[in-house]
Amino acid sequence: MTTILSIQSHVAYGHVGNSASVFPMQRLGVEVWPVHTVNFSNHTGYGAWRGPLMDPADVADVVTGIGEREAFAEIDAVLSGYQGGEGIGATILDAVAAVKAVNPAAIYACDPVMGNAKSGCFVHESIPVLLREKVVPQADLITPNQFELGFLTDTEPQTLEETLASVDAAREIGPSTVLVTSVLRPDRPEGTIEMLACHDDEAWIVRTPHLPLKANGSGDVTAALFTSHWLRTQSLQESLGRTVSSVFDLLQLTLDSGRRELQLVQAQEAYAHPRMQFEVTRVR
Ligand code: PXL
Repeated sequence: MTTILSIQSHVAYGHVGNSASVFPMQRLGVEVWPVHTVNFSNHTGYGAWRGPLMDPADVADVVTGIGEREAFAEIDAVLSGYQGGEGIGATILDAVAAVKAVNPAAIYACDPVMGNAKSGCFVHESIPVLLREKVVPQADLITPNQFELGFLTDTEPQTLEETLASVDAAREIGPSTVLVTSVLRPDRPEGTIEMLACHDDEAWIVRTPHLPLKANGSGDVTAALFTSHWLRTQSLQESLGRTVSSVFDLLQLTLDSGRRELQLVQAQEAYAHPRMQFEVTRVR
């Protein structure tokens, strides 16, 4: 059974972090062990929220307890997302090291959440540097958007060639697998957006309509689905096609609902049986 230790935010209302990624992974049949880094009422996009940030020592304690069940050997991947502070970053790296010490085949899948091209950087200013210097070097798989890929590699990728070159620069830092989301190259057909998946020297791209929607948590779902499919198939083409199909249908359903939060449960068929409506093309 594919098993993922997912160290992310929990929100009671709505869907970001673990509250966005756990259910889609479970719906695929993945065994998920969620460890929560915050316990908030709702995501921070509302500008107001309640509930605590977890103390990094408490997060570490929960991970230690899982180790005491002698369960690290079962973990195929540690998955992390938004990192609220430097303490949580160090705790996540400690968890990765502890799991890999028991199971060297386990991978660390890191979504280096910093911001996006439209909003700029929306995490604390210490986080991008921490991610670039300390976290990403330990990662096997990263899922930056095109903007985050630029920061990680000190580049400003625009074209496909530039984006592939930035992926190569990212791979030199550590991770062998890179999923680039929200690729907005200047020569794209109007109203489209792309996703690019790379492993070693292989790369695949897929294009979808760009829906007029900014849904918090969609990146978290994307990282979770891609990591799950990649662990199971080791096929970039299949992992990318399945992920994009599911996320597009989730966003379309959310848009059609007129609601602000991802329609995460309503879209469950899209995870279990993706329509594979988009063509995935090899670019390298
Ligand atoms: O989607 C990333 C995320 C994670 N955790 C919290 C958030 C968000 C995005 O809004 O608010 C608490």
